[in-house]
Amino acid sequence: MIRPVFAALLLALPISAHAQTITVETPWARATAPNAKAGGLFMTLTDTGAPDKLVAVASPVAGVAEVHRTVEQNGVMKMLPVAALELEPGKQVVLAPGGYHVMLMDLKRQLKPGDTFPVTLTFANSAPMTVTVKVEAAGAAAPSHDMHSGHTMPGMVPAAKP
Ligand SMILES: [Cu+2]
Repeated sequence: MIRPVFAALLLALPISAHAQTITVETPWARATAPNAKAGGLFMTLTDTGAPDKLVAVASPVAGVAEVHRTVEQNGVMKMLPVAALELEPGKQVVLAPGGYHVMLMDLKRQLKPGDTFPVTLTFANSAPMTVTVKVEAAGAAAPSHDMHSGHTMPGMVPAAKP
């Protein structure tokens, strides 16, 4: 027999179907030229729960946002759309120049260094999340606030910022 207090506890259990188990680190985008229609968006995704997939990306700054991967085919670098980016428990998926990235297309405005804008990530299982993206210089190869420039050892000269 289940006593009333236990029944109440069972009812109070959270619904776990759409728990947030993905973390997003250092979302950043490259600055774009004034009339550019496309830009690159980068971040690091970590899955702390069950296997999942990034299935859609959207931002008010772009008409279309797609996950791409950069591959070399016959000596030519090409970008191919990725319909669902696989996320494995405990593993990081790094979106970075030259590899996986989110392609922002049909840009609504120029992305200028220092700007921020929201981007919404939709997953197959985990709850959708909106993160704030920081715009870095056009030639940036990595976010300027990453671990390499964010921490300096005593006596080290900090790297010059662009
Ligand atoms: Cu691309």
